[in-house]
Amino acid sequence: MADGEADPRWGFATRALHVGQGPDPTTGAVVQPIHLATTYRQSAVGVHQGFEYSRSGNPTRHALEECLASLESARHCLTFASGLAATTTVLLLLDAGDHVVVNDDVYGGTARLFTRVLSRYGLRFDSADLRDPGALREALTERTRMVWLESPTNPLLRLVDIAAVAEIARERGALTVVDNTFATPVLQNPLALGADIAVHSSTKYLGGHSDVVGGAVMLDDDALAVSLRFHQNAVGAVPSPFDCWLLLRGVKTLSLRVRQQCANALAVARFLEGHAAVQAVHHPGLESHPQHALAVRQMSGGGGMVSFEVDTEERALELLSRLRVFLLAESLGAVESLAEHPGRMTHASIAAEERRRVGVGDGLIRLSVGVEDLDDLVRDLDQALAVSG
Ligand code: P1T
Repeated sequence: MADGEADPRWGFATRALHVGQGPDPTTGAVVQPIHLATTYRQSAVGVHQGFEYSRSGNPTRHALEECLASLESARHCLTFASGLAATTTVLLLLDAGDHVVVNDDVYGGTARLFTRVLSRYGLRFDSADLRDPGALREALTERTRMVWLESPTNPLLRLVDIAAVAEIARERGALTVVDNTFATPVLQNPLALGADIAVHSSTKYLGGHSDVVGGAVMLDDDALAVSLRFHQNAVGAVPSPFDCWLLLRGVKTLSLRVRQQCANALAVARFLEGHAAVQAVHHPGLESHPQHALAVRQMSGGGGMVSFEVDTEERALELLSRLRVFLLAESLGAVESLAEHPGRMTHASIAAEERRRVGVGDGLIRLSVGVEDLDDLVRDLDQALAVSG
């Protein structure tokens, strides 16, 4: 077995450290080099050592793609300059006139991309509440080619039974795509549950340190991978070698970080559940979550995200401004805890009426729980809630 090649017996944490990243054959360096060269010498036309031009292929990116494929137990991985670049490129598998069913609770930027950009190029989108897999049957049309979902969803932490949805989609010849950003491959592998494609905003847990924007797509199907590889190169929304290196560095500690974030998030959610000023708490690890049984079946932990509701927008904004350890900022999944107001921030691009209909109310606050000491996180929320309550 060559250095950097996966041993089939390796567990997740070992794969995160070693797949795609054997010691550099020219120097023995144990860390993957950042290959900045934009082009590669050919000894005769078309004869080269695997790389031609850095948009179509780059050794640092290749190492990252090998490693991430292995983390989702997928045959293929392609990486992109952002999560939305990954999403866009997946949608380019479709043709004008094709129809996509989208779960009704998704990241606001994904909803904006679908309804305000890609719909102008002839793709048609309908949303459905896929907490009930049967709702998919109602939404399917003759032209449905793809079902797009997040589980857990952003920001309401609702779940979709991925196996049930993928089965219905497959019967109708549609692809199931799961944005696995919130769960991470540590907690959930959509492909093993029957999905065709997993998508990540690697800006979040995969990077894990709030210092790199990126996206990734993992899949098993060889023909779809060839088509995605064509579009990755033809469109060109590729990550830089330095971004790839930051991600390789980030994923080394992915399982450690996510386990700690799960433990902190569950404890934070339990604290919020017992607070008089909090009206509702959403976290898949809570026994009170309406889909807790599905969470136990489909995920190996509740994840690091928590959202909760206070009675008014005014109170939510006041509370956010008083937090000190939780930083008021968009994004999620990194080591430091963040808090935000979906209605005004991450989901502001969705029409207020539609947002409220789905359940993203004005008093909703979303927390990305990091790896700080739990006592400091709870004390921070407690003091902010005391003032606003
Ligand atoms: O920001 P970018 O790397 O382009 O990823 C977009 C994206 C895709 N999918 C999910 C589930 C996401 O949460 C995001 C980005 N989300 C935020 C920035 C946020 O704060 O929710």
